[in-house]
Amino acid sequence: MSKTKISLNEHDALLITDIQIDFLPGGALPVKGGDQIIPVINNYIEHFQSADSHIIASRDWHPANHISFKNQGGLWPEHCVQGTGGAKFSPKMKLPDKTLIISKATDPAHEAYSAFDTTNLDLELERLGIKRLFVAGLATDYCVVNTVLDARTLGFETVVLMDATLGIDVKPGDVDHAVEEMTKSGAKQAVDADFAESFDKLPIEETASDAFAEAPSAAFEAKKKARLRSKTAKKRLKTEQ
Ligand code: VGL
Ligand code: ZN
Repeated sequence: MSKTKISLNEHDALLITDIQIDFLPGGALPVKGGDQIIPVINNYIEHFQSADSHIIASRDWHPANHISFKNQGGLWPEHCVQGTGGAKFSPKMKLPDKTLIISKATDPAHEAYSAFDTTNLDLELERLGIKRLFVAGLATDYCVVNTVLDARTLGFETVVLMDATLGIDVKPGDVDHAVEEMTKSGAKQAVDADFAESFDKLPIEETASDAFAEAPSAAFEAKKKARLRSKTAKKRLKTEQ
């Protein structure tokens, strides 16, 4: 049975959770293979932008004395301390200038995994008229699951982008359990093939380590232009008919 493909509009948002240096290989609290979802996320960003959907990025943004840290009685090594290099978004991720950034876990005495926990994300979503949230990022078994469960409690239609999330699995099975919980809450799952407009895959060199360069490659820009051209052409065709 073929499923109906997903079409995006201005009431949709891509919520990218915690693609920060400290959660990537080489960082203070790395998710294994975490950098491999960045090119996939970049594809989603392109796709959501061309559909006039919104882009939101959350970041773990701890004060240095946060309760999350082992030296403060918490579970984790120090990570994502406000203003440090490790708290920066990965430079490989191509966030548009107008991305809405949500900082979380900023209260030293309160652990917060969800991007809704003591942030203004719910108000922002209401202000922007967003009805449906597509969630990507790290980590499936902490930030992603807690964000998705809160989104469902608040009544948002919620879709987990399975090809653009990865978890920590402190205990094997944690990620599977998180996926089950999200499904039970009514969250849907999708991958890029479930979207109506086909995604252009990024050229191979975009995923290589030289993609640390700030500027998008010429090939990437050329593809974007071609896509815009075909979009305009389609629109023109529509109005002519
Ligand atoms: C997270 C562990 C510690 C997360 C944050 O956002 O997934 N995980 N702090
Ligand atoms: Zn944290």
